[in-house]
Amino acid sequence: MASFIAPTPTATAPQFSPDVHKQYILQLSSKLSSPTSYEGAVTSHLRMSGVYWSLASMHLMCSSSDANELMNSEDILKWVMECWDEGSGGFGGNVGHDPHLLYTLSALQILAMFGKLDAVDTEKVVGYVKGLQNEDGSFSGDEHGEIDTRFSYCALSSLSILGALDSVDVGKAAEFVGSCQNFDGGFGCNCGAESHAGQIFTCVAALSIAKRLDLVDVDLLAWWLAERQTGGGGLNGRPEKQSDVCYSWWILSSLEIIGRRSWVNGESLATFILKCQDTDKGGIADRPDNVADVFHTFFGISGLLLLGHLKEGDGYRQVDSVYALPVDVVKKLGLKAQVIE
Ligand code: GRG
Ligand code: ZN
Repeated sequence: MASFIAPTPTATAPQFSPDVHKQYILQLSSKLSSPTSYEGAVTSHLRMSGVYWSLASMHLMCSSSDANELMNSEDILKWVMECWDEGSGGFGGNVGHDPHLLYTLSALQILAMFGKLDAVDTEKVVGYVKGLQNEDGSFSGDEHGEIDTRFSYCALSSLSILGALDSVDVGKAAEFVGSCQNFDGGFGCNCGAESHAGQIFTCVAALSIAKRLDLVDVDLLAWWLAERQTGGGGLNGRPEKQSDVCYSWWILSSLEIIGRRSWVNGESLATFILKCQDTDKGGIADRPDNVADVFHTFFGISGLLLLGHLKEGDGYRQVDSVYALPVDVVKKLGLKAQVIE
């Protein structure tokens, strides 16, 4: 009797295509700098983060010098500094835009990849971040006061990149984040808010920078994260939702930090990510057959690196699960976040 062997997902997944993804990033960067492009218009408010996702994607697929040359680092550096608001000390998402912690972190990550952190007035940027800490240890995103656990991460990551973590009350910052762990093990955008994988990354990584992972119920959290894997191998961000490539990052990096990366099936996740590539035009989408974008391109590449599917010996650079930067950049800055082995 003939035996039936179910096809493994790996059999139908395309190979990773670095060259076409590099072309995609370069073409996108030139479209974004055109004043009349559709892509430029709809993303102008978050351009700083877009530049970070593009540059980081290129860095992870190249040597640092090749990436900086391909991406016109001098032009980008000049533009980043034009987005700095001297009055407040923070960076905006684009030239003339109001400063925000989200874009301040993206700007510092870009400068870190260029090895140009000395271009900033450290005291002023630190003063901006420090001024956003609230009495209970939480952080507002900007002067308008919205509080979110994302901003705790942005603040602690920014300060540690600048070597100035002790300029805020790190103990209180960590206590605040730690107190946001929910009964199901996850974290939300504020204390008591619904658990969401994106927010979990920000909380776990913030506690890792603060070296307070002892505040996390690790096994409860790892169960919640592991349960995000769906039948197709991808991960979703909350129960009952569809898989999406970006959760490969938000979830895998969180699991990596708490020493539970093996709690998801790496092979089927890698297959899902590979299927989300646009092998003709380049880039990675949120799910198979959708349109690629640079956000999911960065998180897809990072996911494949965390899974060990893309390897250092093959010309790729490792990604740091806390700082979302190439590991060598993090090492050069002397940053040592806490991880559970
Ligand atoms: C340096 C990596 C890095 C991050 C900076 C901005 C930030 C800090 C973190 C964002 C964390 C976050 C909340 C990510 C989630 C993004 C996302 C996919 C939101 C969509 O949420 P839903 O609920 O989508 O609309 P679902 O997938 O549930 O349908
Ligand atoms: Zn997504």
